[in-house]
Amino acid sequence: MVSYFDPILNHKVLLGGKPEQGSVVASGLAECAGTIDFTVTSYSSTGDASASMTTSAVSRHMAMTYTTKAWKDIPLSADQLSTNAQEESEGPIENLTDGDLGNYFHSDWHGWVDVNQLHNIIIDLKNGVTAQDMILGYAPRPGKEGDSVKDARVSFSKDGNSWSAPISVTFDMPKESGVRVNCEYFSVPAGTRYIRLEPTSRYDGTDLISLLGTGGGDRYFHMAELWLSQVTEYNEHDPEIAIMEIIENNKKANATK
Ligand SMILES: [Ca+2]
Repeated sequence: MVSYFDPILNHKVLLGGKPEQGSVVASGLAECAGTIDFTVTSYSSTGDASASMTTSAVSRHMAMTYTTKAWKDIPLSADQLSTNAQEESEGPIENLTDGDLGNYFHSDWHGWVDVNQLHNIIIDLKNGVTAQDMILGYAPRPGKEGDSVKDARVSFSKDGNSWSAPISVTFDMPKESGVRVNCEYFSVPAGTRYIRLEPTSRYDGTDLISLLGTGGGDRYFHMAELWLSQVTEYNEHDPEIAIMEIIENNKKANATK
């Protein structure tokens, strides 16, 4: 058994553990909490406690988080976009960059595309770019916000043939037509010319990866406009600062008891 006083929770914590695990983890601590004293007591199989010993440690600093503050759109034209899954009856890909929020791109819903491929959009930047952070954004198809794209894979290529391992992004939830929603920013490797976007889920709960191997066009997605932007400013957030406030408030509250 390991026990310690958690200055963030402001109470004593007991950590049990199964003998076969050999270790226990004290989680949810922060570097700003300072040195934490841990009391360790071992028990026999009949429940008899040993004499306790103490040890101390300081938590690692909680990782800094960043949110984007500003971005600059990279001009896109229709000849820079391609897809492996154009729906033949509606929604041509040119609609993604025409500035009209009332029309849209629609990927194949007839089920004519290779059943083992996610539907995609590939952006050709025409030249290799320097390493930088970018975000993708889209406007939902009018009246169809509910089955708009939620999660996607993004991968990078210098030649359009060999692709990086994909990263996963999640787009903000569309609330109304015509309003841009973004994913998190991502790092684009130096030399990238092609960026491939592959939606993997929709806000109606459809997991598009689970539909691979099936036909019928259920793996479709749609968007009214698509934007690619370069991230220019960031907001840093240090979670330790918020934790420090909690600890100070706990100390004040304890002093008045
Ligand atoms: Ca459009």
